[in-house]
This record gives sequence, C-alpha cells and structure tokens, in this order.
Amino acid sequence: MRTDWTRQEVAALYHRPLLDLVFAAQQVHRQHHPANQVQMCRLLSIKTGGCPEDCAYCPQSARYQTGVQRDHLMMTDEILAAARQAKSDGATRFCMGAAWRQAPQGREFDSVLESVRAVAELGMEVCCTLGMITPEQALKLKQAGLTAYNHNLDTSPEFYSTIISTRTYQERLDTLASVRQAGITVCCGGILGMGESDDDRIGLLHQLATLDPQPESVPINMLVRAPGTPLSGQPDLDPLIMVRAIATARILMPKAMVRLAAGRKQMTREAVCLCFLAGANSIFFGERLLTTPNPPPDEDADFVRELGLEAMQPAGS
Ligand code: SAM
Ligand code: DTB
Ligand code: SF4
Repeated sequence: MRTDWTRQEVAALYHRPLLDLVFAAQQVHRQHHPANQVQMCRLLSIKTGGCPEDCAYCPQSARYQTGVQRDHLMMTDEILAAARQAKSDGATRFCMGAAWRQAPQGREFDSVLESVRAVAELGMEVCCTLGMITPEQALKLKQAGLTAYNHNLDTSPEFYSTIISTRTYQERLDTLASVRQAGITVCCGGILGMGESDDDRIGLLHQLATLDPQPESVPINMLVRAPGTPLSGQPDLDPLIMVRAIATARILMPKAMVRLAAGRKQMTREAVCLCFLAGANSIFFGERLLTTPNPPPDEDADFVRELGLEAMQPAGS
C-alpha cells in the first residue's frame, strides 16, 4: 500500500473527470473486495449529550441548544441487548459512541471494557468511539477484545480550527497513534458539507492516505445539519462531491472499508448507488445513527436487495 501520496497527486485524482474517477475506483475496488458486498454496521450512543467540546457540527456538544437529552453511560446488559438485536438484523460490526472529550478513568471505563467484552463474545466486530484515549486505555480496550477504534480527523488541517477549537489536530493524531500502538485497527474519516473547499477535502484525504499504516476503516460522513449547531444553516452538499471523495478514498486506500456513514437519509437512492459504485462498501443500518435519524431498516433492506447487494457475513461463517 502506498502511504507516500503527495497532496498534488491526491488533488489530481480528485479532479479527474467524474466518470474516469469512478471507473478507476470501481476497478481498484474489484481487485481488493467482493464486487457486490456491503458490510452492515450498527451504531449505539452509549453516553449521550453534554459534551464539553465545541465541534461545530455536533448535536451532542453542551455548548449548543440542540434538544438532545443528556443521558448517563448505558449499562452493559442494555448495550448487549442492542448488540444482539443488531446481530439478528444482519449487522456484523457494532460501534459504541460516547459524547466524551476523552475516555474517563475508573468505574465508567471499566464498565465500557465489560461492554466491549460482552459484545465481542457475540462474534461481532466491536468498535468504540470515546474521544481521546491514552496508550494505557488503548491496551485495556485491546485486551477486552476491541476490534477497532473510531476517531475522525474530520477535515483538512487548515479548515479544522474553524470547526473545533477545544482539541487540536495533533491531539487527534496522537490518539490514533495510541490506538495503532495497541494493535487495535483504526477507523478514521471525516465529514463533508461543513463549508470546506475541494482543497480541504483533498487535504483530509491526503492526511488519511498518508497515515502509515493506513486506516482499515474510513467513514465518510455527509454533515447532518442539526438544529442549534453553528453549522445548522449550511447549504446542501452536492451528493456528487460525496461520490468524488469516496472514489478518491477508494483509489488511495484500496484495502480499507470505506463507509458511507452519516447523511444517507438526505441522499437519494441514486446518489447512494453512485457512492457504492465509487467504492463505498459499508453502511450504518438502523433507525438512528447516534442521535439523528437514519433511513428505516426495512427500506434499507429493500434497497440493498434491489441493487443485488449482499450483506457481509460474520467472519468464520
Ligand atoms: N466524542 C467522540 C469524538 O468526537 O471523538 C466520539 C463521538 S463523535 C459523535 C464521532 C464522530 O461523529 C465525529 O468525529 C464526527 O465525525 C461524527 N459526527 C458528529 N456529528 C455529526 C453530524 N452532525 N454529521 C455528520 N457527522 C457527525
Ligand atoms: C462516524 O464517522 N460517523 C458515525 C460514527 N463515526 C460514530 C457517527 C455519525 C453521527 C451523526 C450524528 C448523530 O447521529 O449524532
Ligand atoms: Fe463531543 Fe464528539 Fe460531539 Fe465533538 S463530536 S462535541 S467530541 S461528542
């Protein structure tokens, strides 16, 4: 895998004629992944709202009046029930999200470890996104059976400070390094539609593709405009920009699972289909993402069937 892409090379790919770009991405996709398979993931917000960070897109920041109800950390048995349901709905990856600046130490962290162990025993891939973590916490999560840790770079280094002021890009890179060091796979991506330029999207993709090793999982989110957040009034993002970014990600990171994450509810079936053609091979399936709505599961199931896609089976089956 090349990890020495220059920003100019990334820009040249991103700006290729769209049909050339999508065709090239689909070719790369077929060399590295089954052509018609998508992985279904399920998200669960295990600790909701009241977050001290100021991420301008986020309905869970305590700084904005978004109507999101604050909730304490969920107990392992409730989480396990949701994971069992996800598994029976066909999900093979279960991702637990917490609205923390950083994972806490002590009783709450121990409870998260217990939940990780319980979900891992179901034979699902287990992912957590808990904010910043230390190298020691990463090791404990690994020992509990965590498959992946999600921590997004969100956007380019240049645009980042217009979106978040309470945590630096470098701190994000440090958390990613702790995750990698502990032997946990890295899930790292970003958000499009926050008012960034093509050059910022290129900057994000360049950062992701030059992580060494590259992330195993790259979620590409379309901004969900949550009322009350500073980004609630952003104009619609052209879905073809999602297609372009996904195709570029696929070419740059051939082996990664590229996940069409938040924002699918705002997209047409045709746009989602183009994202698959561009190399996305995973979606979040379930009526809610963390705090915002996602397409109804029965509609998604019909859609996947109509496209002739098959849901990825659990490893070892
Ligand atoms: N608090 C932890 C953190 O920020 O690392 C974990 C949870 S946080 C909600 C996980 C990711 O969700 C963020 O990094 C961001 O990329 C994504 N996200 C949050 N709000 C979003 C929105 N309104 N639209 C799209 N993606 C969003
Ligand atoms: C990611 O990149 N997208 C997911 C997951 N990682 C944790 C989260 C999307 C959250 C969308 C806003 C919400 O539902 O609160
Ligand atoms: Fe907090 Fe994460 Fe939301 Fe930022 S994205 S406000 S860190 S929950």
